Amino acid sequence: EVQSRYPSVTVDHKLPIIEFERLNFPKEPVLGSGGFAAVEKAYHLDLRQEVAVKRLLTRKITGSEQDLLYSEARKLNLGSRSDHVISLLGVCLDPNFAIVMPYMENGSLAGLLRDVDVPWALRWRMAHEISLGMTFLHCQNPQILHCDLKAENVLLDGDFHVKISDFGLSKWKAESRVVTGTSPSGSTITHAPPEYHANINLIPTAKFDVYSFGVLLWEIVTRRQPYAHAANSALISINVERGQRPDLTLIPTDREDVTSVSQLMQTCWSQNPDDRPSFDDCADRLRHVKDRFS
Ligand code: ACK
Repeated sequence: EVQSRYPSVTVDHKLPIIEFERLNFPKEPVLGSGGFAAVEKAYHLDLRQEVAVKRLLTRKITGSEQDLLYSEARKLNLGSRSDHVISLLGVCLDPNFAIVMPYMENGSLAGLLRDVDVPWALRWRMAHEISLGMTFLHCQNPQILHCDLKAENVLLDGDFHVKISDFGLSKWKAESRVVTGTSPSGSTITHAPPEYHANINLIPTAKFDVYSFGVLLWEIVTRRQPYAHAANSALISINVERGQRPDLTLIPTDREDVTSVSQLMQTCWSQNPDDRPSFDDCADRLRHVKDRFS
């Protein structure tokens, strides 16, 4: 076993190791940062391809932050088997732990929706691909829950095909039962389901992600931020628990495909988790919409 410089992480050989020195960083490499990690663009001298490198922001990190990143890497390692989950190229151990993944030319779906009036046919294709990627994650044994599914965490390759990313909060189902403090804290408030607002220590299930997918479909259809006019996050939390949802009046009513997706999003964000469909069901519905309206 390879031991990293930080004692809390023991890296097993199943994760490919990348020498940090083989990465060439451009002058302004930062793509973005969030939480405790930053994402930088780099060029991998051996693979001869552009990559995105996610590493911890500060030198003074806690063991649990390092563990989260490591845990993310192990889940990403599985992603290589799905067309719609970002894959892991490898991890760096030195000077600190970093995740190396393929660079996605078209950035995040959030950025695309913000900047471009995306054709409906492409929106349905992307929604369908997200449901396929999520089906893959939920079918793993042990099951992988994302717990922070939203447009920002959906990346797009050069041909606008979807890769689900940002597993920082994701968890294996078994893991969430044994580790304390693994309620999906840090999940995005606008995308978290009512049962979570009622009890932040809730152990997430697959229906957590399905609820978030409902809000994500709303983002895809409206190209807006949910609850943009809410005074603060506490109010969003209380209202969602009481049954409030993103504004349906912002959804166009003159298109059959939009109406069909609007019905799907509303079942995804049902108050009762048992009334929410599986991602497999979502994929079926969206395949139908995509094929009929492309
Ligand atoms: O919307 P963006 O340009 O796409 O800004 C965010 C930022 O980093 C923080 O997550 C971008 N990003 C993350 N992973 C990748 C990747 N593999 N390829 C390209 N951009 C990425 C994301």
